[in-house]
Amino acid sequence: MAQQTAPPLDLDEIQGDVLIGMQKKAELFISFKIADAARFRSRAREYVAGRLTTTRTAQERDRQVYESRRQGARRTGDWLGFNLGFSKDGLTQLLGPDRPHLDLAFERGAQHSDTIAALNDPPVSKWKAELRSDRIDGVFLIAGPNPSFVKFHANTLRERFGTTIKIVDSEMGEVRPGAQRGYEHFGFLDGISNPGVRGLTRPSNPIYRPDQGLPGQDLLWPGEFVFGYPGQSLTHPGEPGPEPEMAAPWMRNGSYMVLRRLEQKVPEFWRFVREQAARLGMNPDLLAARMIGRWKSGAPMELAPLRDDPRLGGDDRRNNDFEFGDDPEQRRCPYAAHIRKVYPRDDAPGGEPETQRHRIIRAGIPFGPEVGPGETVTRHSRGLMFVCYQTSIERQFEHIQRRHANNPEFAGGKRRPSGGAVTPGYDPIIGQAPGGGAREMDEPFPNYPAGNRRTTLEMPRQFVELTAAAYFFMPSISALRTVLT
Ligand code: N7H
Repeated sequence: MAQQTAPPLDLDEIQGDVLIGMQKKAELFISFKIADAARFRSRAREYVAGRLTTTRTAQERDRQVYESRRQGARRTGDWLGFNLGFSKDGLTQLLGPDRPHLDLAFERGAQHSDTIAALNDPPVSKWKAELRSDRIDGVFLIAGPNPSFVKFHANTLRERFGTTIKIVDSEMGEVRPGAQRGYEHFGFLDGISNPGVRGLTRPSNPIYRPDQGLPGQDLLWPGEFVFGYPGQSLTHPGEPGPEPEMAAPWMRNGSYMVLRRLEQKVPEFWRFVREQAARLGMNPDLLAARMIGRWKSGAPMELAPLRDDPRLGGDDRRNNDFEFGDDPEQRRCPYAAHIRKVYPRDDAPGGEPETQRHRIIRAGIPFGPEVGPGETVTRHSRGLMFVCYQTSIERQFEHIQRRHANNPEFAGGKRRPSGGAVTPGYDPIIGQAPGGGAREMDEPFPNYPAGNRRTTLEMPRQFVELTAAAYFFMPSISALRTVLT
């Protein structure tokens, strides 16, 4: 098939966190209510619209980081990253009750009882107290090289908005210190795999792999993540499909953001892993890796099924270059492993075109302190400020959480080597059973390269607990300058 060229992206219009992710060692999430809409609008026009970090800026900063690392520099620029999103209530504050209605899931919101029931989320009464607010209108994302830099800019912002807003909550995310930088709190390398975007991500091998950015990173049509561009075709993963519908023209170059504050029970997770590994007669690091689908170093189970390979984990030309279809009996990586559930690659029942319609771009950051010496039971709130972008919350984030992670039958149609049917079980990291009930996952013990030992991992409790969630729309720069303000 002839290569189809992607339409040029409006890099000066799309907020910087959406496609590339703003450079962030610290990031403050400030949730707020609009107290005086007219004055808020004029301040947003005056102080915000021209200062938002765009995709072009984020791209240029990435280039500078790459260049300075290549020249051996350890530090990069002290850049301020600044983005803004509005919830359904925020849009109503700005545009009035007759405003156009956006995506159904967005209009329902993350706090709605139907959303909570659909996703098996814990009830709002169990969320972080500040975020149980009756209304959150928007969120400022302020990113920078360290928390004090970010707080300084947050204070300036607060002064500028004065009484036009009421701050509901501020949560500081921060990358983990020292050698743990880039690793999430359970100790696994994160930020390895995100979809590439046609028209933005350059193929590293344009002749032989024109449809991939880095090896294994499939390029998707931008409409999956930003409004106003073709999305994925329903029948062919490489071809463009229709543009996602916009309820209003000002949605162009905008995106939906899902924000979830996910607490991680780190000492409890590792104690459970050690106990279960002893029961199964296997190494605890191997069991944890089979729950996630990658080793701590990032090395994928598909390419390193029995022991970690840190060189593979750190090599971005190899660490994402695999499929699951080559592992039809979960000998290398369990069907329920986190990364296999959330992105089954070529192994989803509907095939590749179907899989690629349920992708997200992740841009989260850890929060909370390191586990202290002697902290054998979690005493401090820590975890992941999970952030992802998409043009349909229902078809993308909610589908992954609901139809894959929370669905013990997914991926369906699997058979044992002996012929019996398989129930893969829940995603052991983020899967949630109704009412917070117990979960199971199939085949924690590897039958690699051969064998037929049947094992099950029973997980009476969650090690990742949702403590707040919200849905926002990240408008384009010009929507913020005009219609919304
Ligand atoms: Fe996950 N973890 O440490 O176990 N995740 N995740 N995630 N996640 C990934 O590939 C983790 C969460 C995705 O393309 C890695 O970049 C934790 C939610 C997707 O192959 C690790 C939490 C959702 C991918 C973790 C958490 C997802 C992915 C490997 C919560 C969406 C890419 C690093 C506290 C519903 C899969 C990497 C791919 C990767 C972990 C949350 C989705 C280590 C601890 C809520 C799509």
